[in-house]
Amino acid sequence: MQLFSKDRMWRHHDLKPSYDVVIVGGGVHGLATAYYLAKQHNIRKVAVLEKSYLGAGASGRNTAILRSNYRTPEGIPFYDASLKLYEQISEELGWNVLFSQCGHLTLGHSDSSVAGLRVRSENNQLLGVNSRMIGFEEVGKLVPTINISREARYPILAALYHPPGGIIRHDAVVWGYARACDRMGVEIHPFTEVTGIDVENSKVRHVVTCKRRIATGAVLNATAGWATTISRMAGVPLPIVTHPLQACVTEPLKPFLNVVIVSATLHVYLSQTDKGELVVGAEIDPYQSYSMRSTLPTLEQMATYTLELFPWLHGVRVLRQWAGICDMTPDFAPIMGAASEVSNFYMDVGWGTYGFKAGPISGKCMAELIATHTPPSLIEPFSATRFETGRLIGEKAAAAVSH
Ligand code: PYC
Repeated sequence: MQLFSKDRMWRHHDLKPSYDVVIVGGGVHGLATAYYLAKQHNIRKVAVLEKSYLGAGASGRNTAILRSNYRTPEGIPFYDASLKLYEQISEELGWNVLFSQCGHLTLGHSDSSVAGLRVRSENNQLLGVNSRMIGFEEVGKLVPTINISREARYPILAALYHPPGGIIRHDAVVWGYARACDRMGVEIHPFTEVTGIDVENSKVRHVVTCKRRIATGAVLNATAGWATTISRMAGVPLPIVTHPLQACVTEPLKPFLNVVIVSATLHVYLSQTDKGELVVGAEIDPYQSYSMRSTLPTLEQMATYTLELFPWLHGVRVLRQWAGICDMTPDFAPIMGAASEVSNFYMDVGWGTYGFKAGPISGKCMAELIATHTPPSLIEPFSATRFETGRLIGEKAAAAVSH
């Protein structure tokens, strides 16, 4: 496996006047789609456009948690397929993405949250996903430094244990896909902002960028945070609202946490990186915004709840805090499919806080859809038409944190 290379990560190209497929968004979703278009469908005249550096959006701003213990019969097999691709991705891309399958624990601190976790556990097991309920004593064995006292303000009652979950190096996934795309002739265009989309007779004809206008046979909106902005350019309305989500990272500590911890009651989730830093995430900010500034109240909230679980961490220094932006749909499940209004405009959007986990499988499925014009069965239920038919996919209670 090639771990280090003196070669360029990917080549620079001038934008050409036309491409078979233009992908808007240079994060894991856009790059994975380009990868599978080239690899599985031999469609290589593809440009991936990113308005900033690759992975500058949600792909580089998430807390790098992978898991497949979702709630619905649509979501569970989909995320499970993604996790299975992640298990092989280092080998597939020839690039070490440092996937640590250290396990994932969702804590229940109330009877109602335990009941919700139990439903997930049953649904997961029925669909072949390794996920089971454990008592607080077993939580204490898995994480000897966690506070399992019965006197705690929010005592841990039980947890959903999902051994295949874990953490990954998110930038490495982006870089791995970009390098693999580049090797197959896909063009990667960072710092290339899309400013317009020309539609004629219900088809996209051109994508307008800050550099030039490009003719194209198909466009994929694979953006997070700007999904509505890009879709609006093509005249496609989306039922999405956008909220920031903040996270922080502490100074490196000796290894003490070898499992991802999530508490929806405390609105916090944490993991320890290979370097020893504690990565802590919050719930989404309660107001809609495109701001990526972090705030003191959220830092206080993350610190307060982390200390409920690990009181001995008091005094640990926070090195960095940041925000990403999340596109939330009404049922907290993504939108994948072709737009009904514009036949060659495809969408892979509305991921809320789940997007990074889904990158490989949504790339694979979106590439198949674009190449064959037929949605693979795994993504069929996620089409935007569900908001007209009412066949919603209630994935809200599968979140690491409340929304
Ligand atoms: O759903 O696992 C999750 C998650 C982690 C951070 C935000 N959402």
